[in-house]
Amino acid sequence: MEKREIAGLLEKVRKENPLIHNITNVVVTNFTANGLLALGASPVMAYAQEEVAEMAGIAGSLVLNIGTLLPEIVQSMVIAGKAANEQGVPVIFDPVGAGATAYRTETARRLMEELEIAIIRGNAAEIANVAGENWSIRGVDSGEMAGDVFKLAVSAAKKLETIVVVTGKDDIVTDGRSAFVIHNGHSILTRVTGTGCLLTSVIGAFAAVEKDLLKAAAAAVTTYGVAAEIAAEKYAGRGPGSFQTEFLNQLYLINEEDISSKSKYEKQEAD
Ligand code: ATP
Ligand code: TZP
Ligand code: MG
Ligand code: MG
Repeated sequence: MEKREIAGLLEKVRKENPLIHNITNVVVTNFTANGLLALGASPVMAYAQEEVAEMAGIAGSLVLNIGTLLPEIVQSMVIAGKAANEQGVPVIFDPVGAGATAYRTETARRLMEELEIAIIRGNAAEIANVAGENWSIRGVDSGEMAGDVFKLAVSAAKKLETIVVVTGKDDIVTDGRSAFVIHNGHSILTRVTGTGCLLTSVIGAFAAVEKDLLKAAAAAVTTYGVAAEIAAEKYAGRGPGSFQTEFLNQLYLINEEDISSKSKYEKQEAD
């Protein structure tokens, strides 16, 4: 993937302004909507069982996030996901906190089984737990990373038969055959809640405008990491509050020149 292709997909998001249907958690709703708007996509949050099939059917992508799950919301996710699958709308999944409680782990695995998930994005512990491995996780934040994250991402992609995005200091995007390793981002992102959840929705925005979903996911993660780096250069020293505001600004301002000069990634064969 050339750097100009990443910029081209960002331009496509801004031009096409895709509708992104989010069924997400109560912590990150506003931040997610503002982040998608800043980037150039059009967010909508809709949860009622009476309307989710209709909304998912007209969306460019559907983003499911189990951060504050409730049984009724899980049912809405299944209804929305099935409608999206029928209409060919890509479904992107964030298994927030999978592994922290049995309910989260079981729900994440159930959604993976009942729906065709196009892309799953989480930290290493979440992805490991969805894929049936037992990595430690406390609450919604990943614990110490013991283990090979690259191998984990590839084996999870093969097992779950989907595109896997594992984020952390470095990010891995893989379909189990080839993988992008992306080195952008900044540690201050871990001090603002919802930066992982917003990334999952940003992946949804890129997936809405590009059929090659491996490329779409890698472009989204790279764009996001570069925007975070620019925001951090300006404001990380002042703390998470100033960074969060500047990060939204940079999702709006980031351009081809920024991506060309700052993006750092390589493509590797998975086997
Ligand atoms: P967690 O709860 O474990 O923080 P998360 O769902 O919030 O998980 P992250 O893994 O933090 O998601 O990823 C969100 C963004 O933060 C990604 O763009 C990722 O590259 C970036 N990121 C996370 N940790 C670091 C780090 N130490 N250095 C640079 N970027 C990071
Ligand atoms: N609790 C339930 S969901 C949530 C918290 C704190 C937000 C998690 O956001 P992220 O993007 O995984 O940091
Ligand atoms: Mg986080
Ligand atoms: Mg998360």
